[in-house]
Amino acid sequence: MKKVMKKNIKEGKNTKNKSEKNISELIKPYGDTLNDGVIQLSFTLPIEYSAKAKKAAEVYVKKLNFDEVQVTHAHKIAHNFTYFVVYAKANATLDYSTVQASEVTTAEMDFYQINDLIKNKLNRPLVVVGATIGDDAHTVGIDAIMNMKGYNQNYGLERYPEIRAFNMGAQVSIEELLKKGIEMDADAILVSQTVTQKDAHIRNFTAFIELLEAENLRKKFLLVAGGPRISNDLAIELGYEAGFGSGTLPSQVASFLITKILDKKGISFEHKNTSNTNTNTNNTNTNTNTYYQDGE
Ligand code: B12
Repeated sequence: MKKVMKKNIKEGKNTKNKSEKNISELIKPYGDTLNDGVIQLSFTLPIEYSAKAKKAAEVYVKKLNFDEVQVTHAHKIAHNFTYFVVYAKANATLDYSTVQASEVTTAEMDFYQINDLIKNKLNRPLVVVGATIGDDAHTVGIDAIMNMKGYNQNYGLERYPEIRAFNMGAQVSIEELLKKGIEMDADAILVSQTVTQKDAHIRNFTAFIELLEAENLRKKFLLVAGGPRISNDLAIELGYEAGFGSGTLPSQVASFLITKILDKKGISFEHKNTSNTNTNTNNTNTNTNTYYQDGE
């Protein structure tokens, strides 16, 4: 069978066959035709823009074992620095069936369902504190999740009447964050990291876990990590309960928080899963309860 699949890949045929799923699923990048292996690369070389610089970019990509290299864009970005966009063909194939990754699996609810669940099952506001820790100055990610206006037409946690959300902003020390979490008797602490240079995010995330452990408070809070290069796997490995990456919507985070908190308290509940997609559910009140419509 593998031989046939390899042949199909060579010929550019789609090897995906439902009956063969989970056996072996060989994939290659798609550019113009299926399985052609075409990849777009972008990078900067520390050389002045010139014909020689473009050639250097081509030679370099060939050295990376790509074929049919085309430098499609070259642009001077500073004295002695040139930025390139290159198309090239990759030869490697990947058996997709061997790839493993975890993601947050709690069912996604909309704004109304989440508020109703907190109100009717938790019977008190859900308290959330969040910050970008360490030297990291990037606030946009944590703001997208916590601030009133939210992200991608999806309200932020501050907008939820049943959530008490406190966003501390960026460059917050782990000591300050913990202090605030204790002061507010938070159910959950949200930690954001954008800068990953020299693994700064790993060090900062880990330092917070170590602080909580030293204070014997590791189990007190539901800990959630997030940022553009954060995966659920990485967050769990570092001691957080979940990790959210690029494109996360506040309602996905709020769904996770209330589901986990009710689970931990042993409170059972049922809800209709309205959406697992990134569509805006905020303005679609499928709920007959008009309680939250005021001020929208
Ligand atoms: C805007 C920006 C800045 C602004 C930040 C302004 C601000 N108030 O935040 C300024 C100009 C200050 C800045 C500074 C720097 N930046 Co900057 N910046 C960016 C930029 C262009 C956009 C980031 C952004 O706002 N994204 C939009 C938000 C909505 O997306 P997001 O962060 O991914 O957030 C989403 C998810 O990740 C998730 N999420 C995020 N956090 C959390 C937390 C939780 C709990 C949850 C659940 C979810 C979650 O939800 C969000 C919504 O979906 C990126 C490049 C890029 N295009 O991404 C570079 C970038 C992040 N910056 C970069 C760098 C290097 C820097 C500097 C170090 C540059 C320098 N040498 O000075 C400094 C950092 C200084 C410091 N001390 O931190 C690099 C990071 C590289 C790396 N791997 O570390 C990037 C990738 C640029 C690059 N290509 O080099 N930057």
